Amino acid sequence: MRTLITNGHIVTAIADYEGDILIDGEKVAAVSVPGAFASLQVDTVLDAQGKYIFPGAIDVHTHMELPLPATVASDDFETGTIAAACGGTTTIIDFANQQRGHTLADALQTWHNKADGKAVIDYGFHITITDLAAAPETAMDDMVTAGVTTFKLLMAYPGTFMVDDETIYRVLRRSAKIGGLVMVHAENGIVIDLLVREAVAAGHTAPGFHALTRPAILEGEAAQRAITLAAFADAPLYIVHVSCAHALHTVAAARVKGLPVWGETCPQYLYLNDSHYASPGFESAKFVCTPPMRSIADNEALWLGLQRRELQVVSTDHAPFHFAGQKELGLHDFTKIPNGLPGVEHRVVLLYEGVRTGKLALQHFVDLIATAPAKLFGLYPRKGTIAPGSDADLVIFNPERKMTISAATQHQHVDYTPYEGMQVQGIPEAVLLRGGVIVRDGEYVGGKGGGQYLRRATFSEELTEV
Ligand code: DUC
Ligand code: ZN
Repeated sequence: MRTLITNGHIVTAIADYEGDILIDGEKVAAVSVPGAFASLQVDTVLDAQGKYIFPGAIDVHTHMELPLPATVASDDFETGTIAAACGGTTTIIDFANQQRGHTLADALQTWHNKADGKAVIDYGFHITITDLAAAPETAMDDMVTAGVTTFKLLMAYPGTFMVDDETIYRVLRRSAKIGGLVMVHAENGIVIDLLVREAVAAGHTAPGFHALTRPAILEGEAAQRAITLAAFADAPLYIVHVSCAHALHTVAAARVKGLPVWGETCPQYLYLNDSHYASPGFESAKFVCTPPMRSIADNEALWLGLQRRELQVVSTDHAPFHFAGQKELGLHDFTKIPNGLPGVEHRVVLLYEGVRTGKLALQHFVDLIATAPAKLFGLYPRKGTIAPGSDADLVIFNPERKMTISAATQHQHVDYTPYEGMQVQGIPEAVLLRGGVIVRDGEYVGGKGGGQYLRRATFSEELTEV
């Protein structure tokens, strides 16, 4: 099966030019000047006149069907990956969480059971490590063999996910030995827990107290601690969902020193701010996620952090919970509001607003949504670029078409969006996954469960420098 995409404006992280793309089976066979393949016999021709062609976007931070003590995230691997596809994302990496007392292999199997045969785009897993007593760090070696080369640690949520400094250090040390990359959720969980208990004891139960009890400075402290431990362990480190200037500056300072530290932020930390917690009643529960929304000054600092390439990736931390019946679990106690926001569908259009408004160059935008994630997470050059031999994961993007983001029209399985009413210009019109069209005119047209599990390569610092 051969497909030809003609007349498009091809954009990668390092070049953009008018060109045609020849796809043979699941791979890009060749890329050349417009008209170069005109004499070839092909099965399908897609005309991309006036459109950009981006590599399929990669979201390295999702939580499909995330189980929390009282509920489960509302998107499963089918609905969530259909939404991702409609938004231009062709690969996700989701977190398989080790339950305390269980092995890493159990976690991986549990997440395979959720995703295999259901995901409609390609997917990999990170392992969240919570309990070295149940699975000593040597168990990480088997994960690398299974293609799971990244390990997440949470410095927040004592009693469930939080790990202590000994665990952080031991995981970093092992990861460095076996070619892994450790990802850290940086927040000082112990002090936050105290603030939360004090707030509840004082009768402060409204959703806004979620943010007030998780101040930005405690994210900065944890990020710095993780960076220090990683430097001591001689291990590369990736800080997830950087939300504030405090944490950003620790990442930037580490990089200036030449330390192998990378960071991501998410659209919510670029576009939303803590004024949302001032909404009357319970409405602000829609914005309860961790870390919480910060100040407008933090939004601006993060845009600058992207521009200066102090942060390398924009992911989503997609963890949707319906307002009705799920967020409402915390109606009388903010600590019971499930933490998380929907976002997997809108990352690409939201970040493209950064291009449209002059904050980001087009190639840099592609780097943030596709190329840098592929390089950091062991998928490059199979994913993350448009080149002969790469998977034909492509987004045909119409920069002229406008859209209003709304729960009424989204594909995410959740009853609200934090971006309700926001106007964007530039939308993924068609999406190809390994050569097959899975989105046409913004709607999912692919089959069921066509996503493939991706065994990812070990971490390569050299790649990140290219
Ligand atoms: N933050 C959230 O808001 N939800 C899921 C996990 C996380 O770190
Ligand atoms: Zn997360």
